[in-house]
Amino acid sequence: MSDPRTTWHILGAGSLGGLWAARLARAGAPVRLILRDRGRLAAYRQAGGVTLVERGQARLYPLDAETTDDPAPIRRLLLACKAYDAEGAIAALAPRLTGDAEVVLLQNGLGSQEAVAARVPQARCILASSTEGAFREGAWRVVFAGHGHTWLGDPLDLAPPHWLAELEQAGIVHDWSLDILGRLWRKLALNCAINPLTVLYDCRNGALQQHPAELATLCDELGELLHTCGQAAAAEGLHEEVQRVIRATAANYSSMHQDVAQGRRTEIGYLIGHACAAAERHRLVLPHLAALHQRLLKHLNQRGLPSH
Ligand code: NAD
Ligand code: KPL
Repeated sequence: MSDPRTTWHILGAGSLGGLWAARLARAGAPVRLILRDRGRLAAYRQAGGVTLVERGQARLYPLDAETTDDPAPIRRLLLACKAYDAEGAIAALAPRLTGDAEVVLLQNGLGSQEAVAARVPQARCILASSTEGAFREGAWRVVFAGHGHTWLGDPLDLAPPHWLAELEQAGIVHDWSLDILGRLWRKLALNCAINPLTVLYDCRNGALQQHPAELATLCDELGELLHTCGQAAAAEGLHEEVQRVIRATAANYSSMHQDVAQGRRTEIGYLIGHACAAAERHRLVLPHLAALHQRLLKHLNQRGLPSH
């Protein structure tokens, strides 16, 4: 008899967590959601599962769920919370991870991955960078808003895990990356050039075309930072890609703009906050990036939003 398939434990039944959970489950993979506490579990059971809306069609997925303090061991964990919740979430789950556990980290930006890995030295941490788009339309209801691509990789072990075939079966479009840190740095640089300015000018991405000099200066400084951090490849053609992304997403509001507009905490500490901290560690003076960070901090502070 063949081994039973390893369960995908998924922490964070939000946008990306719900999207991954529904697709894996409908492809036949065993999935269990991990919810914060008994209150959330009761509310989830009341709803009857996660609803995924795709191309206007809603379908309910009655997935199994448990709380963080469930005693069952975890061999494969998808951490699908925000970057600022990741370290706390893994700390609570660490005692449940098996010696051969694998943890997939879906967080945007940089900084949280290192903090998570330090909490679970026994586990293999696989980093992800995704351009898929999903948002929550209500409790336990997720809308798949934009098809995209997910890169996965492990800077400490370049061998791909065998379960990538399960992602394929689930229709999760992905590639194994031999330079996942480069990909995460590149995305971070794009987010640093675009997202804070959209918040400060209170505009859609496309309106940044009216600020070409500011964008060019920021891209120069971000390129310098990437070189200094040993990420020369991620610096290549950065300005051109920023311009291309702004054109391609001209009608959209950036994710940070959406967070601020809805009074939600941003991931600033893992994006421009991380970039400025890295520059400081290297004693690299990047005046425009630092000033942008300060302006953004002031803006968030005035709205009562956290600075990290
Ligand atoms: P989200 O806020 O929709 O979902 C996060 C979920 O995690 C929430 O349901 C929250 O309650 C849960 N959570 C947090 N801490 C928990 C804990 N300790 N125990 C149990 N549950 C916990 O967030 P999201 O949009 O899915 O984003 C997740 C990450 O993916 C972020 O870093 C984001 O930047 C990145 N990302 C998101 C998208 C997207 O389109 N949504 C795209 C690319 C990258
Ligand atoms: O990734 C993005 C976001 O909104 O977070 C874009 C705008 C595409 C680049 O910063």
